[in-house]
Amino acid sequence: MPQATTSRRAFLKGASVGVATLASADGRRAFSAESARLGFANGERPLVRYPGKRALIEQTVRPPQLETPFSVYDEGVLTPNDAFFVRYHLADIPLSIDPQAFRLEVRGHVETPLSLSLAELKSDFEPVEIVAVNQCSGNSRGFVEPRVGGGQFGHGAMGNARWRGVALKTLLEKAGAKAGAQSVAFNGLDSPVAPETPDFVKALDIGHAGDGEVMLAYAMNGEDLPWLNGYPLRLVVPGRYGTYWVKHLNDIEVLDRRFEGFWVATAYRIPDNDCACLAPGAPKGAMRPIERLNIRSFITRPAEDAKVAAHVAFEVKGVAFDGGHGIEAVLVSADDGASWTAARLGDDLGRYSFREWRTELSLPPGAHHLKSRAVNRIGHSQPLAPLWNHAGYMRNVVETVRIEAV
Ligand SMILES: Nc1nc2c(c(=O)[nH]1)N[C@H]1C(S)=C(S)[C@@H](COP(=O)(O)O)O[C@H]1N2
Ligand SMILES: [Mo]
Repeated sequence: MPQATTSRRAFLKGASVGVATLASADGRRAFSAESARLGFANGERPLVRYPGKRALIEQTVRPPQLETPFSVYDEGVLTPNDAFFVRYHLADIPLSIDPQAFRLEVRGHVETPLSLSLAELKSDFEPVEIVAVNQCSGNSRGFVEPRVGGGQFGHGAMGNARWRGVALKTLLEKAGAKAGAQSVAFNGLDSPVAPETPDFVKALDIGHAGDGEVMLAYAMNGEDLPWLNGYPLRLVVPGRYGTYWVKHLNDIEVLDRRFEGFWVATAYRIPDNDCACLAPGAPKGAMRPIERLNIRSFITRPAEDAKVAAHVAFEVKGVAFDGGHGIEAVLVSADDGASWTAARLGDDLGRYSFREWRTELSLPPGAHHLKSRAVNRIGHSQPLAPLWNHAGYMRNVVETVRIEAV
């Protein structure tokens, strides 16, 4: 038996036992070390350890939802697998998966339905790779004012990884979508616990699904997908919010109609206007599905409340990203937005990746407000004042880091 199989089995055994143990509150509490504080009211959260993960910020237990501590984004431009955030809707998440028995079905409005094993997906298709940001629509929702319902995340419901797998286009070509195919629906192995809750199924237009970039990833940053990030297979939709990135993906259905399921037709909808925004409390009006990532940037260094030496140059560094046009520039202000200077951009890992940036500042004694503002290749930038919508989706205001020079 090949070594890889043995170790994968051993890992899976450990992971499934571990996830099952940790799903019980008592088992989980035993691992609780300390807590983290997110920068808004009621922002205190326990730090917890799940299998395959370092200590992460606990948002919910059933299902497990874990936020990445913000300092992780300063470690490097790729988010380590053990620090990558975790978000689920449905509490019945898979606790054991046999990689030998796992099958991906491609069915529906196709000439030849497919049923593929993991081994076939890895060996029978040319692997593709892309570096892309997975960000939850509600990332940073805890900062939204007036506050809105939903997971109260800080800025840690995002991550950037190198995804490796099979292009969805290749599978659709192999299955042969029939004339009249309109959309493609994606379902994973998780299920609702109450019969009233709709299963988590997402869909893309057939043209988007076959664009050659949408892929089925079996590896992340050179390793198998972490259990909680969708082992053994997940959809990667570069440039789109994480809600489309279906985890534990085992069923792809080509449809001869528009997909009308709950998680596209009812949930994850934004105001149908240019800013995807509403006046706080205003009625919703026309809505459309959420799609492309808004442009954002973050200062990862210095950290909030850091002290720096006055009149001594220090490094300011961070990341920026958008929905796939690519970052053109990042501007930095140390005077609350009165003046801006361009930062140096780091390596370009592709137009869907975090783009690192850095610059130096030297400041007089006192409190300072640092801000970063990204501009993409089609001139989109971040608003200086926050936009609001009913669900706290797509926040992308220029954020502020308060520091003190002493
Ligand atoms: N099967 C399944 N896939 C899913 C979800 C889910 O609830 N079930 N949540 C989606 C949402 S809303 C987000 S933001 C991303 C989060 O990906 P991650 O948990 O790997 O960070 O997974 C997406 N894929
Ligand atoms: Mo999400």
